[in-house]
Amino acid sequence: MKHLCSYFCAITITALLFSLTPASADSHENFLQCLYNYPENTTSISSVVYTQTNSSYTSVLDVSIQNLRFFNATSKPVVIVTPLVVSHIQATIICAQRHGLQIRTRSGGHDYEGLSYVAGVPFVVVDLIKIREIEVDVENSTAWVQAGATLGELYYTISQKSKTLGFPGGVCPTVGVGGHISGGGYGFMIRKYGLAADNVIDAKIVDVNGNLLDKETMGEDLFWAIRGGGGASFGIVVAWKIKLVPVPSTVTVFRVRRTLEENATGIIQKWQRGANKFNESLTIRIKMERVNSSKSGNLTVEAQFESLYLGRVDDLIPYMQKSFPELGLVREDCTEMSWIGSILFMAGFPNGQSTDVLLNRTQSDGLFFFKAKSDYVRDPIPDVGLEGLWPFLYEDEAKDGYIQFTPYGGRMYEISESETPFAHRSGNIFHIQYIVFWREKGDVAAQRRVNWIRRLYNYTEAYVSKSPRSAYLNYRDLDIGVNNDGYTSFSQASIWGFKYFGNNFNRLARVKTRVDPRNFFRNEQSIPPLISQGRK
Ligand SMILES: Cc1cc2nc3c(=O)[nH]c(=O)nc-3n(C[C@H](O)[C@H](O)[C@H](O)COP(=O)(O)OP(=O)(O)OC[C@H]3O[C@@H](n4cnc5c(N)ncnc54)[C@H](O)[C@@H]3O)c2cc1C
Ligand SMILES: *[C@@H]1O[C@H](CO)[C@@H](O)[C@H](O)[C@H]1NC(C)=O
Ligand SMILES: *[C@@H]1O[C@H](CO)[C@@H](O)[C@H](O)[C@H]1NC(C)=O
Ligand SMILES: *[C@@H]1O[C@H](CO)[C@@H](O)[C@H](O)[C@H]1NC(C)=O
Ligand SMILES: *[C@@H]1O[C@H](CO)[C@@H](O)[C@H](O)[C@H]1NC(C)=O
Ligand SMILES: *[C@@H]1O[C@H](CO)[C@@H](O)[C@H](O)[C@H]1NC(C)=O
Ligand SMILES: *[C@@H]1O[C@H](CO)[C@@H](O)[C@H](O)[C@H]1NC(C)=O
Ligand SMILES: *[C@@H]1O[C@H](CO)[C@@H](O)[C@H](O)[C@H]1NC(C)=O
Ligand SMILES: *[C@@H]1O[C@H](CO)[C@@H](O)[C@H](O)[C@H]1NC(C)=O
Ligand SMILES: *[C@@H]1O[C@H](CO)[C@@H](O)[C@H](O)[C@H]1NC(C)=O
Ligand SMILES: CC(=O)N[C@H]1CO[C@H](CO)[C@@H](O)[C@@H]1O
Repeated sequence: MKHLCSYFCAITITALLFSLTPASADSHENFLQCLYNYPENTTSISSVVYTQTNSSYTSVLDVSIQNLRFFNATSKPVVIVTPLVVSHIQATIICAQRHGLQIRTRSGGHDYEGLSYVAGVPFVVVDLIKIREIEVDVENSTAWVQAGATLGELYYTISQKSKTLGFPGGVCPTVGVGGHISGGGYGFMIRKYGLAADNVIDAKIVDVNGNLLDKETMGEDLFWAIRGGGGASFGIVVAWKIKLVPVPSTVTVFRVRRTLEENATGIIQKWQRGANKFNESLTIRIKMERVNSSKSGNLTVEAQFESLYLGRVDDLIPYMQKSFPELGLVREDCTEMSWIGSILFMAGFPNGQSTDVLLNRTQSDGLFFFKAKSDYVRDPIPDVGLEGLWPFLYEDEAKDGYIQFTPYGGRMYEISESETPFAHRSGNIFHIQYIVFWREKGDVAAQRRVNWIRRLYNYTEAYVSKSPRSAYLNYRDLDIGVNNDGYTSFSQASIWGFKYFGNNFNRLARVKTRVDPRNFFRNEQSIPPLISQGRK
């Protein structure tokens, strides 16, 4: 670990006096000078610093934007830094404080509300796109993965080294491990192995003082906080050490579709009562969207039952006949493949697609505008509740929207609520995501979709978790509450904080108070220190 103290102490007093002052154009220049004068790697950092006048600025900013809603945001960073080494991160953290700029850290850029690259104050984006090495240790079933790597890069690299190791993370290969793992992270192995964050065994983070810390030096509480509490409130995560999990060399997948005419509602009813109790090697997720009925041509709802089974089809079919006969699964619906093949299947790639597509950081379907929300369900939704949902999907706004149910149970019930900041464990039967996509530009088009999803969310209130109504941090939703601009009080943050973290929110605030008492790392939904902070 580098000792930056002499440099940092020299500026601490200035930072204290000026860090709360809005930045001016002059201070941008001063910020750059500070970076270039930083004790280490002063020459190499200039090759990764982009100001708004740089011809590459726009492409560097846009390359990781995953939601068109924030594509032409008016509040762009004054500078983008794409660090090559840890000292570039340290320099940026120190100099940004000294010159009154906030930091937004970006790994994969999938934040649903664009918080990793949009801010209403003068700010710097630290984009970790060049910090993305992955080292797999097959002998010990572990890997070090740097924060700027994507899930696709991680899964690909694991599969190159072993056919019987995997990692229980999310489904979309372009998602960055920096945001994903620090916010929880789940995919089709959630019932067997829990969340991505549940499988972290060490981490490296640069804190507000510019110190590079690992599990030993950061302390138990900070190591706890960044495994589900979101990294952005605490520092810049550089790398995770993760536990790889055993997967069979052959797994089985299926995706079967049932419309309302084919008794989808009845089958979902049965699923709600069984899916969290099935063998934990089996995860069956449901995606509901509208389709034209093949019988009448009228709109109907189709439920897609998508599943990964960590075993062979010969075992799955009799198990399904016994446990979930209502779905009517037959052998022809199923495909046996490698675990990495299942990653491609779930990500929607056609059969026979080469694995190296996982290294491509561009979304294969292109970009959309989107807005999403999440919920947790503790008691089965009655028929009348489901039947009231379907008309929402018939509305025009829902043309490219869907509702997704992910079952809990298995490993998720074995981990206590307080073991990590992610509190949504036992008691939850399943998790819901509502999402709507559109391609039409403009505020009117956006407002229609946002209104639709808000009405839908209002409708489901009666059927989901209450007091507080829980939400998943990685499906970030600013509708559930935000910090006041530039001023973060615990009571204001409590409005959204208990929804994401349950009672763990209190402990997160205590960790924040210890590691970043002056609240440098802040955003619309950052954890507040217990003492009120900010300008004013
Ligand atoms: C298409 C798509 C599919 C998805 N699929 C899944 C899924 O299957 N399962 C699931 O659980 N989630 C899924 N998500 C949600 C995803 O997990 C979150 O959006 C996640 O936060 C994205 O991480 P990122 O690094 O790509 O995003 P970013 O936008 O880069 O970051 C997200 C947040 O984390 C902070 N952050 C990022 N990197 C760091 C770092 N190194 N140190 C500190 N803070 C950091 C950012 O500042 C921001 O607040 C999906 C999202 C999208 C858009
Ligand atoms: C910024 O722009 C200048 C001139 O346009 C160029 O020489 C420099 O390399 C650019 N910086 C980066 C990081 O690309
Ligand atoms: C962004 O702005 C450009 C230039 O005005 C425009 O051509 C483009 O369509 C806009 N994109 C989005 C997603 O709004
Ligand atoms: C496995 O871990 C042990 C103990 O940390 C270490 O000594 C060994 O080098 C590791 N194996 C590999 C292949 O890195
Ligand atoms: C629909 O599913 C329910 C619950 O699984 C079942 O009881 C009912 O018999 C099914 N109806 C039809 C018409 O198949
Ligand atoms: C669950 O399925 C796995 C894989 O087929 C099997 O090894 C295990 O015994 C099953 N567990 C139970 C409790 O049935
Ligand atoms: C469904 O029907 C509508 C109206 O006839 C048509 O515009 C639409 O393209 C159809 N959708 C699909 C997926 O076939
Ligand atoms: C299709 O919808 C129309 C209009 O709602 C309705 O009159 C008709 O009966 C429906 N057809 C079928 C086969 O359900
Ligand atoms: C990556 O994927 C995008 C979208 O599918 C495609 O246009 C592009 O050609 C791919 N890039 C490479 C290097 O394969
Ligand atoms: C929310 O739902 C309630 C009934 O559940 C209804 O009375 C109210 O009008 C709805 N609000 C909005 C904004 O749709
Ligand atoms: C001490 C230190 O971090 N040196 C790094 C400076 O930057 C180059 C790459 O530009 C690295 O290779 C060095 O390790």
